[in-house]
Formats: sequence, C-alpha cells, structure tokens
Amino acid sequence: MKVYFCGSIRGGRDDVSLYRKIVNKLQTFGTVLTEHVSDEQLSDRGEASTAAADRQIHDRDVDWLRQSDVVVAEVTQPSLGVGYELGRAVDMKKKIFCLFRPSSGRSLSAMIRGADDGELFVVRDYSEDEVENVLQEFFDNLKTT
Ligand code: 6IA
Repeated sequence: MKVYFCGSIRGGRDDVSLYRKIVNKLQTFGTVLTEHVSDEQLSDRGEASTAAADRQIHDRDVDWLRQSDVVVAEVTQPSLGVGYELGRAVDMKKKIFCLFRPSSGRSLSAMIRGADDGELFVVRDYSEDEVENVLQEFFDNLKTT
C-alpha cells in the first residue's frame, strides 16, 4: 500500500511534530511516499527556492500522488500546497482522508469540509490524543471495503 501524506510546509510548520506521529503510524500500513513532510529539519523557508527547484518538487509530488493508493492529509494548518494536492487527488479519483482539529479554533475551508462525500473523500474531526486510533479505524475499514 502506497500512502501519500499531505501536511503544510510553506503554509507553516507549527504541526510538524504531529505530522511525525501520523507518518509513524502510516508506516505501519505501508510505504509513505512523502515522509519528508514530517521532517523537523525542513522549515518553511530552509532552502533557497528557485522556480526550477519548485517545478521539480511539483512534478515529483504529482507523480507520487498518481502512484498512491490512498491520500491522508492533516488540514488544520491551512496550506495552498495541501489544498492543491487534494484537488488533484479528487480529479485522480483517489481515496482521501482529511484530519482536522477543531481545538485549533480554526474553521476548515468549505472547499474541504464540503468535499466530504462519505466515501472517496472523508473529513474527520479529531483531537491529537486519538490520532493513532482514528488512523487505525480508517485503514481497518479500507481493508473491508
Ligand atoms: O504550500 P505548502 O508548502 O504548505 O504545501 C505543502 C504540501 O506540498 C505538502 O503536502 C507536500 O507534499 C508538498 N510540498 C511543498 N513543498 C515541498 C517540498 N519542499 N518538498 C516536498 N513536498 C513539498 C519545499 C522546500 C521549501 C520549504 C524550501
């Protein structure tokens, strides 16, 4: 099973330790193609960015998205890149699971919340302490559907 994990990078790295926890759990289900999203060394501006480097990142990520069996996104920290990836994944008819923490005080974009169709695109409100159980439940259900 190939899992594509989405989390904010240039949108802000406040939740990176939670991304680490999510990726660790996802690795018990299969290969996480985007493990670097949870890398605490990767900052929102770390490397100097050039248009060519950004194109490479974009093309490689879209290719991984195509290869993936399932897309899991932590959407609490708003990120243009994550929103873009989700839109592309919908177009590719991928199975998508979005995780949002209401305790952040934020309100999730209607374009994400409203995309939930209870089947291919699912948004789950959760709190950090239940993240592993929520992922376990989602992947257990995947196997039976
Ligand atoms: O707009 P954002 O940067 O927050 O978008 C984050 C999403 O886009 C993640 O889910 C990644 O899959 C993808 N993404 C964005 N930037 C990168 C990246 N390097 N490497 C891999 N995937 C990325 C950016 C380096 C930069 C901070 C110097």
